[in-house]
Amino acid sequence: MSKIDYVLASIKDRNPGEPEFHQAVLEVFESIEPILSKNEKYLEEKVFERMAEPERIITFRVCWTDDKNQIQVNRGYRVQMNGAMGPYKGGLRFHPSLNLSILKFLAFEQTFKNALTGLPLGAGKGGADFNPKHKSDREIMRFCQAWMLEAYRHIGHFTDIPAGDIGVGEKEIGYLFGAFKKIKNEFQGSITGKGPLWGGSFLRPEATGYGLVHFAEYMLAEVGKSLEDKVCLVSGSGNVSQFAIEKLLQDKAKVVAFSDSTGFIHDEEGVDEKKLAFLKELKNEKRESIAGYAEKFKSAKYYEGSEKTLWSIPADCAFPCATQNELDEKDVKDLSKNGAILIAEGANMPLTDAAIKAVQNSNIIYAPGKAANAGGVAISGLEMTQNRLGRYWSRTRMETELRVIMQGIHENCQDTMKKYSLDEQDYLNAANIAGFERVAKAMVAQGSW
Ligand code: NDP
Ligand code: 2IT
Repeated sequence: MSKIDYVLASIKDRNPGEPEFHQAVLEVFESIEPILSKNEKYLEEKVFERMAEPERIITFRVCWTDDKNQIQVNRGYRVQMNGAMGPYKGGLRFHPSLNLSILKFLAFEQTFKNALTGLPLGAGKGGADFNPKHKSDREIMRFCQAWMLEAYRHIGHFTDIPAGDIGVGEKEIGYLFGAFKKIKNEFQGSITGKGPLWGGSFLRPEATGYGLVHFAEYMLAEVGKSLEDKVCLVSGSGNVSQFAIEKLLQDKAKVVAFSDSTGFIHDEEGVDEKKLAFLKELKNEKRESIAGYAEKFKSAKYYEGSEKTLWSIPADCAFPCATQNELDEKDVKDLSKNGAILIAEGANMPLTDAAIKAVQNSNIIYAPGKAANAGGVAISGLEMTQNRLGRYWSRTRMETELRVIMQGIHENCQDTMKKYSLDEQDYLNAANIAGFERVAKAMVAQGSW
């Protein structure tokens, strides 16, 4: 067994029963293997083993009382993955399926993503196996307060700064931030994604979706194309999807499908601004299934369940924005057969390993989430800066900042492709290598911790 295979095998051994974490580690490992084998220093310093071992994992009991006065017990988490680049930074996910494998994969990916933003951000991820669906606002508030009552000791603007992810939006961030402020008696930038009236940054809600579309614009420009008139599929219908759709419409693309955990919508006429406003209200205010969209708009058809996926709809561009492993090999083959030219990931790790291999055997240009969805955490990083300065920057300024950062990540990927003689448009290996190198250098410089 080569030294590198041994490293990978030992990481798998140390983390049994964690398939998502193995998948994320293997993907990065395959990309950086050529660098590791040429750079004895990284092997000697055990940089990769250290990156794959969280600096700290906090798990805790979260007890709260529901509206029927019953005590409920959930499990809370914070994985503090890597602090080489700055304080731990990354979102919180509230979803019943959440476990350590998912959190470790998310925190691991966050390490490279945050490095790619060029901002001083370490990496973390957290949340709970709490299901916010069908809960009253009061229940959500009590849950968030109970989560923070334990987690606050590990959180702070120079230590660890959570934000949103699946199931955690502005409402939950408000309750979490309010609890932190009350417990610590301190108004500090300890969480990002706050409302713009109370310490939040303009454009943070839009940042992941808008940044994703900016990244796609740069990818297409590289091959002499644009988003105008392109038929697009966007999975999910939450924060990232809604603002990806919004920016795609501004770019004159045609969005014909989106989804949620109940099924998907195919709207042959395409989503327009009015329909998007309806979708936002349906998902954000009413918190209902997307089925209501097809009841309202006759051009749309709702497909329930998961037998058929939206990826079988003929389209030019695909933007997975729901969750991990939502596209398998068949989905990518369907997209390719139908002539798709681009897949850009708004979600974290939405392609299975086999799906990525299928992309590599196709003509589709593909950007991994680490690069393409980094706009959200980038604007979070700038929310931290604004909080430290005690200032608000304008929306116009934030739009420029987001564009500049996404363009910078794109250029960094292109430069890395050239530097390491990768295939043209190989964003996967380029993003992994560029992110790895930045963190690896910082870790080596700071000694072995
Ligand atoms: P939201 O909770 O706002 O929306 C998630 C969407 O995905 C919903 O439409 C939800 O359906 C759907 N979904 C969730 N889980 C599943 C599942 N298991 N199967 C099918 N559909 C599912 O989350 P976000 O939009 O914030 O996050 C979406 C993705 O983007 C995640 O992978 C997240 O990690 C990633 N991401 C988010 C960032 C952010 O700033 N928020 C930044 C970078 C990446 P339903 O409404 O039925 O629950
Ligand atoms: O996956 C992600 O990058 C996020 N959920 C956003 C993290 C953040 O700190 O804004």
